[in-house]
Amino acid sequence: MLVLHGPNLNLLGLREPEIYGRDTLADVDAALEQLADELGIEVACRQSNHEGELIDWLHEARERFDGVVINPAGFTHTSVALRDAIVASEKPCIEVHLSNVHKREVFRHTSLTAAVCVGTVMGFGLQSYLLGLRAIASRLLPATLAAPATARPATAAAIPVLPTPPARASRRTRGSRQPKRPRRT
Ligand code: DHK
Repeated sequence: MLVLHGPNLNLLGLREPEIYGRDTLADVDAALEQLADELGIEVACRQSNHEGELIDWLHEARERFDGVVINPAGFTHTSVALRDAIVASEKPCIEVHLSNVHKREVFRHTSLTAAVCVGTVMGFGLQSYLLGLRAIASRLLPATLAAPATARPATAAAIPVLPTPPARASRRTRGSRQPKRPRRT
């Protein structure tokens, strides 16, 4: 899984801590790596202040990653090119934000990238990233379960597959019974 941090997130912990919290980028990446271990998946975390570099990494995801967790930061509200690159990755992407952007300035209420992502997690600080990673992993899990049992990672094999409930007769079927025969006397 690829995790991308957008511009200014290298200053996490120092920059506006009342909004973004005191966790540093290294703390976020360490927590993501620990969760990835627990889930039995691999994660690569990268940060850039440059739109083109984030776009190049999304292109790389086409060949090298199964899914993407992305905090596009300021580019969320401005970048058509980043949105196009998410589509071009042809991989499921989850958008995450540390802060709840809807509680902030109006210009942050618009996301150009959210509509091309599977979903968005925001407002939970470092936890937004962890929830995003869980979301992308669970989305890819059915494919893992489809693999032969011997090829499954232990964590995936441990998750029970619920049996399909038996189909219930519909109202229409129940109502279309044969009319009762008159009783013999
Ligand atoms: C981070 C930023 O840097 C802002 O530009 C976004 C986002 C919000 C966040 O909450 O993680 O508006």
